[in-house]
Amino acid sequence: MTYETILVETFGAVTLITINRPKALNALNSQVCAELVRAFATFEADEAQGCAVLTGSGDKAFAAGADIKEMADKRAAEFFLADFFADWQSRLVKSTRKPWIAAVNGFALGGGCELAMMADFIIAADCAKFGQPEIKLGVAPGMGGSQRLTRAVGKAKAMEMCLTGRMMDAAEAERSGLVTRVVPLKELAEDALRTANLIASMPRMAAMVNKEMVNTAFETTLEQALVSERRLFQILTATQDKAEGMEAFIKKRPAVWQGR
Ligand code: CO8
Repeated sequence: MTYETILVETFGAVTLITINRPKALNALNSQVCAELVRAFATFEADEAQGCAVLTGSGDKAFAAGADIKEMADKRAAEFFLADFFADWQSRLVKSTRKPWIAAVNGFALGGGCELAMMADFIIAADCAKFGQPEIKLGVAPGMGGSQRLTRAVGKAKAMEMCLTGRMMDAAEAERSGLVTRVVPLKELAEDALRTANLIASMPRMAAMVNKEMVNTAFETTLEQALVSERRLFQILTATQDKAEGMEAFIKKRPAVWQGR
């Protein structure tokens, strides 16, 4: 598979995807979007791969947003008829059932912040900056920013960020629950890959089910989510990995996972 705007590497069971337009601060043009959709589909379909990491090239930006130069001349009908960015919602979020992590190495603004928030969790470099500055362009978030940011950091901060376009630094992002932890920039890739490797070493079906369960918390009522959690738990009890995991614990030996 060849790509021009992203880099895709594998390290054992981990796929590392790097947005590679550093001169444009990794702005998300339509080619980046299409290539990311393909890369995630390939990751999802590859049985050897258990977890992915998405990051940006260079030390300045994860992604500074949708490509403003590309959007500037587009008319409303073009955005509407193409259902702009709908692909990401369905492919990166809904169809990627395996876990993936965003390793945010600098600016994550507008669509870049929204893309990071599509990940299962975010690890941030100490220089990371998050923001939804679309209002300063006369628009608003269009890929889930107003919804995911509000769920992550609460109404007060999300509202202020959307209305003023101010950026949140890494320390505030960690305090506010937007990111799982902050690490020095030079340790970011190693930390994210190590974490992804740990996730990839877990029983595959259980990892997918755990991801689905946590995501359900954001999508339905507590009552329905609890039923869904019980059913998914009950399904996992029928797997070979459940029998193996419990037997290995009792016999005090390492488990050998089958992924089913
Ligand atoms: N799009 C295109 N090019 C960009 C973008 C962008 N989002 N961000 C930066 N660049 C380019 C700059 O134009 C510049 O290019 P050049 O060298 O050719 O002039 C290069 O990257 C470097 O940028 P700067 O010189 O501006 O670097 P600074 O360090 O001075 O500033 C900032 C860094 C603060 C990140 C600044 O570049 C900036 O404010 N960028 C724009 C951030 C922004 O507004 N992002 C939101 C974009 S809109 C969006 O994402 C909407 C998503 C939802 C749409 C849904 C539609 C349905």
